Amino acid sequence: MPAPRLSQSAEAARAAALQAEFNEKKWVWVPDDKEGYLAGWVVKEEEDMGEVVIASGGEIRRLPLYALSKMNPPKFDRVDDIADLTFLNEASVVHNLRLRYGSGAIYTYSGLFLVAINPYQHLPLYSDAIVHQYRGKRRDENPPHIFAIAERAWINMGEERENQSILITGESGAGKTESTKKVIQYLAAIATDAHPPQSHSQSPSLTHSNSFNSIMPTAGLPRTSSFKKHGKGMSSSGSGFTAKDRLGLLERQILQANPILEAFGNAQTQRNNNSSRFGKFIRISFSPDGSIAGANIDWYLLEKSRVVVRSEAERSFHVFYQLMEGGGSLKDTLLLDGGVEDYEYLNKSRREVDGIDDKEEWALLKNAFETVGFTVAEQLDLFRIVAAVLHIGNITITETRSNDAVMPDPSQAERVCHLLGITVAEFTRAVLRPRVLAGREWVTQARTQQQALDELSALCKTLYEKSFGMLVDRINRALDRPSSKSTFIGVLDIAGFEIFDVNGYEQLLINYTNEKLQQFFNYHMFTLEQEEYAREGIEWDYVNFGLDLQPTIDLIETSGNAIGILSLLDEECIMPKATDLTFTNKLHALWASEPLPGDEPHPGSSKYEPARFEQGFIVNHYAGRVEYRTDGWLEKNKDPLNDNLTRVLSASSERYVASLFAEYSEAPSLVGALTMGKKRVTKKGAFRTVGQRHKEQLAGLMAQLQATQPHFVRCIVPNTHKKPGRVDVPLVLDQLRCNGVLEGIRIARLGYPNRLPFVEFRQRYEVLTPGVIPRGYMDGRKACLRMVDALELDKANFRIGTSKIFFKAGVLAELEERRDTLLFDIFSRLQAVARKWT
Ligand code: AD9
Ligand code: MG
Repeated sequence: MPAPRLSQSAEAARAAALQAEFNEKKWVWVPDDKEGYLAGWVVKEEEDMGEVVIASGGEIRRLPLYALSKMNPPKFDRVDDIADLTFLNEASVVHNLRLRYGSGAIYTYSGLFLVAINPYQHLPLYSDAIVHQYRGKRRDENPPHIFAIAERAWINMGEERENQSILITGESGAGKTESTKKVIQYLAAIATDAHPPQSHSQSPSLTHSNSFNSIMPTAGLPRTSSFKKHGKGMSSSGSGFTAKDRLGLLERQILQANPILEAFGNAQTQRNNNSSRFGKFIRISFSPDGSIAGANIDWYLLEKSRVVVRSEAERSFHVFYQLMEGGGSLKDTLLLDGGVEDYEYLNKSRREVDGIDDKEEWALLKNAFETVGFTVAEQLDLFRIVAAVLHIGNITITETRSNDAVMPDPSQAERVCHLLGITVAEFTRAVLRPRVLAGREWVTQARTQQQALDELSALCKTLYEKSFGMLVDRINRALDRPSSKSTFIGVLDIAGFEIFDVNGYEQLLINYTNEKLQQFFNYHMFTLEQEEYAREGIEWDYVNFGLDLQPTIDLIETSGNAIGILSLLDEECIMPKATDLTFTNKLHALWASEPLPGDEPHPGSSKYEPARFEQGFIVNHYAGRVEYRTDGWLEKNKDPLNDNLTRVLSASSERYVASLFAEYSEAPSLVGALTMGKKRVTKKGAFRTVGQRHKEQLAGLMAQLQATQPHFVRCIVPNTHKKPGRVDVPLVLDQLRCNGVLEGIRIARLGYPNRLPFVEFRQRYEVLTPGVIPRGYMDGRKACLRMVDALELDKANFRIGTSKIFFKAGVLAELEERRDTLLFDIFSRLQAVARKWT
């Protein structure tokens, strides 16, 4: 729909006047380094150049015409859906977002996306009353909202019995995790309303009478009515209870899993005081009766190095500070007799964060553990690892004159070994003098100070990551009640595209993930458009943009005979004498060299360039060119621990510790894992490289997503000051480019992005074609055909389907302009007549 309906004639006149004023000039958006875009109007056009007056200040600028973007007529201001704009250019997109954000509308649709701009303030948008407002409503019945997305997913799941997914991405601090929480809040609330907790826990047999389908609105019926019936007596208004009070145990457990995950997986960073340092996919399953049946969490890419190092302005994971501040007597058990300042892994960087009370958070964490059902012993195991990491960080290692590492004071190692249930002798030997295979013989190899220190920090990272994995498994055991009859809504909260000044292996993995997710989006959008065009029977020469990103993905993964970046890295990890440099050079040789005569170059080659000045390479991602530096990649990709240490740990007398390393008790070494037999074997339990593991996890995620109906949310950071009210336009534009919103618009423009049902088209534009349609009934399609004929529209700019007329971007603006000029004309004449009479 092109614009809000103009109901009152006065309103119509006002809008027409605005429009007429707008029509007097040739308005455009002028690119500006600082502001992003400035409004202006063209006063002169010569060949390819234009002269523009900048609206604010009157400055005149000369620019090439292609740099100018057409401005949408004023009635398009603040449209709920960017896709309804008739000029779909970047400037108009940000202009609309900025206008809306300024008036507190942080949510805007952009076709299939919901765009959410972080408000950085508490907005009254998430109360029970608002939950109620979105219950059972279609997207266009309410302002854009994250609840509307959750509602849509819920409705689709009920009506079509199909799993749903909500994909939330954005850069750090954009609001992904907050959005995820809002989705879960909404789902927990409506599932509870659909199915009050008492029958949930006490008499499950009662639930049979209340089948899912009976509570879900039937297609075609007004949705509100059926929800009202079931919401009766339970709506927040007047009941005095909040939604939280009414939730059943399982719902509360699902909500309480989050503070636990955040304590262990989130940290204060420069961009976000509560930054998630891992990605997650949470599935909430629903029984056929509409109640929540369980939940399950998958996690991706925990930034484990944070336990050892981080920038000075940042902290380690929250749990370290919470334990230190709130641990009380538990600290004695864990032999932690100091404060944050006494531990090397904590005292080198920031210790406190404004607005975070670690002691209070500790109480919340303990409470959450209790709700989810962790026993005291289970909690102790988790904190045991946290404490062990701190103790390991305090181990001193020095060197003899012959450069052999030594541990001068064993007391610190004793604490570590006490907590980890291993002997000091075995531990120190594994760190200082491990036995390694030299040719066919096992020999003892003395380590240097640096090597031993590296081993210790690798140990901390591994311990922490493995314990995090166990923690999630344990939460899943509490929440997961697999049932063949249930369907799920999955919420993906994962870091968006990253382009930093220096990009490493972590960025490649994240960007590769986003490349896949964007391809998934493109494919989905393509399929939907395709279906709509087919339904409407319109001809369309389509390009399959669902495959646009494949060359980049091949370049990173691998495809057929081509060796991708990740697979080459795996190979180099087992090559003797391979280094980051040999890896980089091989990559160049594979992807940047001229193909042999007669050979077709792989399409991925066009996405690859060697880096100009650094050791590294450039990938042309859909979101932009990213230069990756390859220092340390081989190490980062390998298992960092030597197998002496892992074997000692796998034999720990502490069952929890032993279980963390169970896969190593008999595991082949890395070389073995990669080269066993002819094909590379990645036996379950056997070691895999970081890249392999991520590729597998991602493939698993994609397979799940492909079996769902997806919904897309894109979160945006408005400014770098974490402050409300300010929109830094270039920053927002960068994100729109990276998060696929602009890519989505580009694709929309290949087709016919604006569409109107015949009736609406006729109602709105018949004024422009007086006398063309005879009075009385006329078939909508025929009427449309006559009208476009009379309007002399170019056939390339529209298509007529069976119930709708489709337009290329920009056509509706022109029609609007013609209509408004006409209306304004009529209005002025009427006014003149009226004046004469008074
Ligand atoms: V990161 O990749 O995990 O570093 P996220 O998850 O995208 O990042 P997060 O959801 O943690 O960002 O939001 C950052 C902060 O912005 C929150 O701690 C809130 O203070 C603030 N925020 C985000 N969304 C909202 C909101 N809808 N209402 C109010 C919000 N504040
Ligand atoms: Mg987050």
